[in-house]
Amino acid sequence: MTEWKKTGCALCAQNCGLEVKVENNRLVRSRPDRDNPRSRGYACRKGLNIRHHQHHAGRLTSPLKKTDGRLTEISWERALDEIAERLAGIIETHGPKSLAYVGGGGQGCHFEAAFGVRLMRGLGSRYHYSPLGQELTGRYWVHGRVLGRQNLNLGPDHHRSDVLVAWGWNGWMSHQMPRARVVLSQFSRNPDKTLVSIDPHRSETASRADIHLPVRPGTDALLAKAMAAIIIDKGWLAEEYLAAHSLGLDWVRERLAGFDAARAIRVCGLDQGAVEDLCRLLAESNWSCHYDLGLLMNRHSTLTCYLMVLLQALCGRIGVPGGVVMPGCLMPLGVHTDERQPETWRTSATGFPSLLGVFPPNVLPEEILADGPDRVRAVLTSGSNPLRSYAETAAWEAAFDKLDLAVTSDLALTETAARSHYILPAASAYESWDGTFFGWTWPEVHFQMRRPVVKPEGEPWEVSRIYLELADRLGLIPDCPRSLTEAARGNRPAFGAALMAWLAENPAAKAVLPFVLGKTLGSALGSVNLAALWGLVMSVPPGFRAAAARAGFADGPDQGERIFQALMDNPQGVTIGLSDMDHNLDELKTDSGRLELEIPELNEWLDNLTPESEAADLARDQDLPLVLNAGRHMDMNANTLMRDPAWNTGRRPCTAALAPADAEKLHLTDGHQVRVTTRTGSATLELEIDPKVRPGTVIIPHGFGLQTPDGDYGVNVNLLTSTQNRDPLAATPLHKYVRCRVEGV
Ligand SMILES: Nc1nc2c(c(=O)[nH]1)N[C@H]1C(S)=C(S)[C@@H](COP(=O)(O)OP(=O)(O)OC[C@H]3O[C@@H](n4cnc5c(=O)[nH]c(N)nc54)[C@H](O)[C@@H]3O)O[C@H]1N2
Ligand SMILES: Nc1nc2c(c(=O)[nH]1)N[C@H]1C(S)=C(S)[C@@H](COP(=O)(O)OP(=O)(O)OC[C@H]3O[C@@H](n4cnc5c(=O)[nH]c(N)nc54)[C@H](O)[C@@H]3O)O[C@H]1N2
Ligand code: SF4
Ligand SMILES: [Mo]
Repeated sequence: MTEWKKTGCALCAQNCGLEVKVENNRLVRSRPDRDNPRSRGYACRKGLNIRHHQHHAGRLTSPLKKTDGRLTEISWERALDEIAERLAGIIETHGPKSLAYVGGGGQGCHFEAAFGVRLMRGLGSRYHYSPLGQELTGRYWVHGRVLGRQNLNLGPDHHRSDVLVAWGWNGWMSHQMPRARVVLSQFSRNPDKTLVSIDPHRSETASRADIHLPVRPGTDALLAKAMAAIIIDKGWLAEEYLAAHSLGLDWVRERLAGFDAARAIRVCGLDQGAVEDLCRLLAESNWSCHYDLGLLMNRHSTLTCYLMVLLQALCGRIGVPGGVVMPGCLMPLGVHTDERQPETWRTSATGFPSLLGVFPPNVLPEEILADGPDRVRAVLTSGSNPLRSYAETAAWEAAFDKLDLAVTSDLALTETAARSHYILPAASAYESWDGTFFGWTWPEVHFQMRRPVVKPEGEPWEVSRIYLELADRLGLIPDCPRSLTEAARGNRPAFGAALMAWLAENPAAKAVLPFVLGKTLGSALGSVNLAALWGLVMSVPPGFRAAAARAGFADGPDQGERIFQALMDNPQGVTIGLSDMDHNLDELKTDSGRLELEIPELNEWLDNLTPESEAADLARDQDLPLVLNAGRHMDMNANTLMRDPAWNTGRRPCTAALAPADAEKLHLTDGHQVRVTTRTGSATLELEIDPKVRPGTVIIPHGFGLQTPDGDYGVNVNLLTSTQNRDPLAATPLHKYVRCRVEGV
C-alpha cells in the first residue's frame, strides 16, 4: 500500500515540513510540504533524501552489551537493570559529579533532553554536555550580560531589512534560517536590497552577495573592533537609540579610544575604503545580520560575539523592525546559568562554568582522564556522536576507554556506541512522536509534533522512555496512585485535574513531573514524548499565553488543551503564538531594562586585541603554513547524520579543497591523494582544486569518517583538531583556524 504522510526533516535546525511516501513500511520518496507553516513548501536535497536517514544497514534493532570486547544482544529488562545498578554503585562510591549526560536530541528529536536532564539531576549531577556548548554558549554568555538572560536569542528580522550581512555564515548551504535559499536569492536579486558576505572564501553565499569582504581567516574580532572604532570616530552612532536603550557607552568609548583602525584593516587583509563604505552603509541603512560558525568556531570566539552585539547596538539595530530581534518561543533552548553565582557548577578539572545550563564537550575528555576524585566516570550519550563530532577523536577514544560505564542510545551503531558498554537502540524521528525547540521565527511561533510514519524494525524505544525506565529503577519517580494512571486513560482535562490534586499533596513530585507524566499519560498515549508535550503546553509561562492568544488560542483554563489538540490535529505543524514585535525591546531582562554594553570581564581581552598582537599571532608558521577550516557544512553532509553513503553517489563528498595557486606550488593535481597534517594528527584524502577557496587555506567537511557496514565513509576531520584549541571563556572549539600543511602522497 502506498501513502503520503506528513512529517518533517530531522537533519538541520530548520526542520522543514516534508511529505513522505510510505510503501511496505518504508519511506521511498519525500517532497516539501506546502502546508507546513514554517517552511511553506521548502526543502533542500537532504530532506528530499530523508529515506537514506531512516533506512540503512547500520540501524540498531536490539539492546547490546559489550563483554570481553564482544557485542551481544541483551533484553531491555536486563540491560536497564544492569545499567541502573552500575550507575547507582558509581554514584554511591564516587558522588554525583562522576556522572555526565551528553547530547540532547540533535537536530530533530529534542524531547529526550527533558528526560536525560531530569535523570541526571535526580542523581545529583548537573553535567549536561551539549552540542550547544561547542558553538553557541559564548554567544549566549554575551546575551546574558548585554540582554540580561543567556537564553534570549537574537535573529535577523530579514523580512523587513534592506541589507542582510552574512558574516561567517554560508546560509546557501547550511540554512540556519527558514527557507534560506529563497531569502538569500531575494536579497541577491532585488536591486533595492543588499546582501553582504564577510567570509575568507567565495562561498556559495559570498558568490551571490552584492558586497563580499574576503577577510583574512581568524581576524573577524579585529575587523569588528575596527568597524566599531570607525563608527564611533566618524560620529555614525545611533545617538538617540543609545541614549534611550543602552548603558555603558562610556566604557566602550574608553576601550576603543585611539584604536588604529586603518592598521587593523590591513592586518585583516582588507581595503580600508571598502570597510569604511560598509560602516557607512551600516550606519545609514535598515540592516540585520546573521553570523555563524565562521565566527563562533574561530579565534576570539566569545569576544567576537560581544563585538557583533556591540556593532548592532551602536547602529541601533537590536530589537527594532528590520534589525535583530528577540523572538518568542514555546520553550527556550536552555536556561540562564550566571557563572558569577556560586551555585553555578564548573567542570572540576578544567574549571569551565555551565553556560545556558550546559557544559562544553571540548573539555569532557580531560574531565574523564583527570586524576581527581571528582572525575567523570559514567557517561550517558544520546542523539550525539562525540567520537566523530567533537575535537580530537583520539582524546575521546582514550577517555571512553577509561570510563567505568558508557551507555549510548542511538539509531545506529555509531563510533561512540561501538566504544560503549551498553548500546540501546533508539526509535528514529520517523518512528516516534517528537519535535524540536529550534524556534527562531517571528512574529509567528510555530510548532510541529512529528508523528510516527513507519513502524520500527526490531525493538527500538523512544530515548525518553529509556531515561524514564532508568529513573524508575533508580527510585527517582514517586509511586503514582493507580487512580492517576486510570484517569490518564480517560479524558485529558479530568486527568489534568486529578494530577493537580495529587501534586498539591505531593509537591516533591513537581521536580520530576515529566517522569510522572510519562508513566501515566505516556502509557495511555503510547508515547512518553507526547505526554511531555501535553505537560509543556499546559504550563506555558504568562508571556507565551498572551502570544498564543494573539494566534487564536484565547487565554483561559483550557488554552493548553486546545493547543495540544491543534498539534494533534495538524501533522504539518501549527502557528501556536504571535510575538509582539512592535515592543521587542520590552523583552530585555537586564535590571536596567536597557542593553548593558559594559562587560568588565572583557576589559583585557578587548584592550589586548590590537593590530600588532594579531599580526604577531597570525605570523606564518614555517612548519604548518596553511590554515585549515576543519568542518565545512555543505550539501553533502548533515553533521554525522547521513549514514548511507548511497545518498551521495556520483559526488565528491569528502575532499580537501585547496586554491589553484597552492595546488600548483605543491605540484598537485585535482584528485591527488594528499596528507593534511596538524599539530594533532594527519589524515589522507582526495584533493579538490577549487578557485572559491582562499589561497593559504584548506577546507575539509565535518561529519565523515563514519564506519558503516558498507565500509568507511570519508575521513574524520576531528583526527586533525585539538580539544586545546578552544575559547578561553566558553571552550568552543576553534575549528575554523587550525594550522596545517598539505603534502602529496
Ligand atoms: N548541509 C548542511 N547543512 C547544515 C549542517 C550540515 O552538516 N550540512 N549542519 C548544521 C549545523 S549543526 C550548523 S551549526 C550549521 C553551520 O552553518 P555555517 O556556520 O554556515 O557553516 P560553515 O560551513 O561551518 O561556516 C560558515 C562560513 O564561515 C566561513 N569562514 C571560515 N573561516 C572564517 C573566518 O575566519 N572568518 C569568517 N568571517 N568566515 C569564515 C566559511 O568559509 C563558511 O562559508 O549548519 C547547519 N546546516
Ligand atoms: N571538526 C568539526 N567538528 C564539528 C563541526 C565542525 O564544523 N567541525 N560541527 C559541529 C556542530 S556545529 C555540531 S552541531 C556537532 C553535532 O554533533 P552531534 O552532537 O554528534 O550531532 P549529530 O552528528 O547531528 O548527530 C548525532 C547522533 O544522533 C543520532 N540520531 C539521528 N537521528 C536520530 C533520531 O531520530 N533519534 C535519535 N535518538 N538519534 C538520532 C545519529 O545517529 C547520530 O549518531 O558536530 C560538530 N562537529
Ligand atoms: S536539511 Fe534543513 S534545510 Fe534541508 S530539508 Fe532538512 S530541515 Fe530543511
Ligand atoms: Mo551545529
